[in-house]
Amino acid sequence: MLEHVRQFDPELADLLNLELGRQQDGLVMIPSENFASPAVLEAAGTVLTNKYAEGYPAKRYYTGNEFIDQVETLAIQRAKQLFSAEHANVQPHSGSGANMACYEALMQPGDKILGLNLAHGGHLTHGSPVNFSGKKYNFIAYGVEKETEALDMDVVRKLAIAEKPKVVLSGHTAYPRKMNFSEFADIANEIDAYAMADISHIVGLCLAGEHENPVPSHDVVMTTTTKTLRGPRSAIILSKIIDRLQEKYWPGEKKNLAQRIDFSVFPTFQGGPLEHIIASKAVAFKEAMLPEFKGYQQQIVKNAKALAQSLMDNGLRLVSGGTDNHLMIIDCSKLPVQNGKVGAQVLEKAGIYTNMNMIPFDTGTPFKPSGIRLGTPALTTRGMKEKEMKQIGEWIAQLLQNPTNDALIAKTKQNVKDLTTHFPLYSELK
Ligand code: DSN
Repeated sequence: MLEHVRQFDPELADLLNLELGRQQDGLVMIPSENFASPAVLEAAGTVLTNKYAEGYPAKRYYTGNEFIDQVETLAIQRAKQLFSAEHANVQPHSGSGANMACYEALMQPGDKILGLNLAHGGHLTHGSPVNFSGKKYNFIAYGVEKETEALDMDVVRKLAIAEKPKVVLSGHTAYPRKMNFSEFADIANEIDAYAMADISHIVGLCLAGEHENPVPSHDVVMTTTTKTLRGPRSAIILSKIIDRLQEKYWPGEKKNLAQRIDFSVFPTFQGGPLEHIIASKAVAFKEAMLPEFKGYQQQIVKNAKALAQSLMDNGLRLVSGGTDNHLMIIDCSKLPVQNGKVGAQVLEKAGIYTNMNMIPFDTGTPFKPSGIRLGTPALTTRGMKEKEMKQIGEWIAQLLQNPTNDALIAKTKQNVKDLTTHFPLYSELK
């Protein structure tokens, strides 16, 4: 690997190797990060990057798409099979772009949509006022209950009935509990709204049956492909073909829901698709069809529960008291680090990578929030199990309780490095 880069651009090759070393020697615990397989990486670095392919298979604006069409069709077929979806668009470059396209296909500017509060686990594109979503659409936020820090679906239902949004959006980036997708779909049906889910974080858990797969019950579902799916940095949209609310919301419109989704992706927001990344997604979908993928997802959840228990046993408070999925959020407000920013920085010094995060009813700010978000997908890919999670939980708790103890930080960094040598990563890339 890197033979040509090394020869032509040693400065860049050195940086790439340093990043490889960082990933190998540290504990990647940001719950939205993972390690793609060598096959996924290889497919992303192919001659497909050379090709312009505006349009869709058999409907392109350039010639020379004989094989590109087959690659994209393969990715579409695999996505549909994997998720039991009627329609799949595999072209979105990213999760934000995919959400943008979904909203465009379902709403007019100013339309009302229900989404999870950012501080309670929602995403920037779920209506943050600084994001296109909050500027272009009328987002009404639902949130967790103060006492449980979990969603109460009766409260969500009441809000939906009172507000009558055109879209009910479920899904999250920082909610440690299960989402009741069928109940979200029921609520949407009850009020004649579209049911949309963003399953970017938990997609693998949904595929493995650890969480409910919302695709059958929802009009539109989108996901990034990077996270628990372990594919390249990208996204896809899955949808029904027929719009059950077409007469009500789109009278006179000729395009069905699937066609509106496709049109929203191209030509509305994107030009040439990244066919090399689409090829890489096809590889990731094939990997997700293997029986061992299910075992991997089950282990992610077991590891998250073991890590959460260890953190709590060592005196830390977790939002909602634990986790049902791959992530958890440590409340740092009463710890010596005082906030998640300082906390995540202390952990980083020891080679443990997490991210600062708002917690429900946070008195901090997005740049100095009270929480640290962390999870187990990447460590589970390395082969770590409950025993390692218990140990890592102890290290994290010690560091957050003794953030200025440089000797402890140095010792933990060495312990982290020693641990990682037992779980080799990308040995073939060195
Ligand atoms: N940035 C991603 C995450 O970390 O959850 C979501 O876009």
